[in-house]
Amino acid sequence: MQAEEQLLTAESLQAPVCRDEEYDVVYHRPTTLVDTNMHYCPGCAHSLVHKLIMEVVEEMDIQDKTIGIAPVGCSVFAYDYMNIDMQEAAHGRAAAVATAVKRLMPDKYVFSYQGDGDLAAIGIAETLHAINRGENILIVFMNNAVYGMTSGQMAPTTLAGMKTTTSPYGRDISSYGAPIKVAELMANLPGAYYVTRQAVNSAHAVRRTKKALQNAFQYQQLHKGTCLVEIIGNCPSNWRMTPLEASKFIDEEMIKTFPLGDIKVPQAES
Ligand SMILES: Cc1ncc(C[n+]2csc(CCOP(=O)(O)OP(=O)(O)O)c2C)c(N)n1
Ligand code: SF4
Ligand SMILES: [Mg+2]
Repeated sequence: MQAEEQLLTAESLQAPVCRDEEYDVVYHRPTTLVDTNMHYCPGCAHSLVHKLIMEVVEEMDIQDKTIGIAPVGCSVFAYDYMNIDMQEAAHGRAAAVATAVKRLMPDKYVFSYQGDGDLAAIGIAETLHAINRGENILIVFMNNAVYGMTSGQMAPTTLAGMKTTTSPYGRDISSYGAPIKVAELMANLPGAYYVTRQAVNSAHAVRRTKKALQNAFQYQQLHKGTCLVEIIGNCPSNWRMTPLEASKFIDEEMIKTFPLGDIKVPQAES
C-alpha cells in the first residue's frame, strides 16, 4: 500500500480528540460584552470599538466601577451591548453628562462614546468646554466622516470633495469650510491630558487603538485632565463601499486629512 493510500484509511480519517487541557486560550469574547447580536452594518467600526472598550474594562477588572455615556447616532444602543452602567445623553450632550456623572462619582471610570455628528457638530461646545475645564473623563470620538444613522449627511469631519447625501457633488470647502480636525483642535486646550487619533481598519490599527484605550483608562486614575481618543471609523454603508473598500479608503484617503498617532501625551513627570 502506498503511503498516500495509508493516509486515507478509516482509522486515520477519525476526527482527532481535542482535550481542553492541551490548548491555551489565546482569545475569548470579553465577559463584559453582552452576548447578543448587534444591529450594526457588516464592517462597521462601532461593534469593534465596543468590544475593545469592554476588553479593557474586563482586563482592568473595573466592570462595576465604569460608567459609559451613550450618544445619539448609530451607536445609540451602545448600552445594549456593553455590560456596564450606562446613561443615555441627548444628541451632542454626552461630555456634559459625563462631567456630571464624574463629579458626582469621582471614583468611577467615566467615558462618553460619541460620533462626529454628535460631538463635532451639535455637541462641539459641550465637548470643548468639558476638555477646557479638564474634566477627568475619557471621550471616545468615533469619526466616520458622516452622519451615519440619519443616512449619511455631511458632517463637520466630511473630507474635502467627499460625496454625501447633502453634498452630492462633493464637499466644497469654500462654502462649507474645511473638515474639523477635532483631536488637533482639542489638544490645544490646557485641560486636555492625552489626545490621540487611531483607527480600526487593520489588525495593527486595532492593537494600537486598544493600547490607546488602555492608556486613557489608566490615566483617569491620575486625575490630570481629559483624555480624548479619536477613532477613524469605517462606515461602509454610507460610503457606498464594501467593508474591504472602506478599510482601504481609510488608509488611502482619510488619513491624509486625519493622520493617525498621538497628538498630546502626558509629560514625563506625570
Ligand atoms: C437634537 C437632535 N438633532 C438631530 C437629531 C437627529 N440625529 C440623530 S443621529 C444624528 C447624526 C448622528 O451622526 P453621528 O453622531 O456622526 O453618529 P454615527 O451615526 O455616524 O455613528 C442626527 C443628526 C437628533 N436625534 N437630535
Ligand atoms: S450606517 Fe455606518 S456607522 Fe451606522 S451602523 Fe452602518 S456602517 Fe455603522
Ligand atoms: Mg458619524
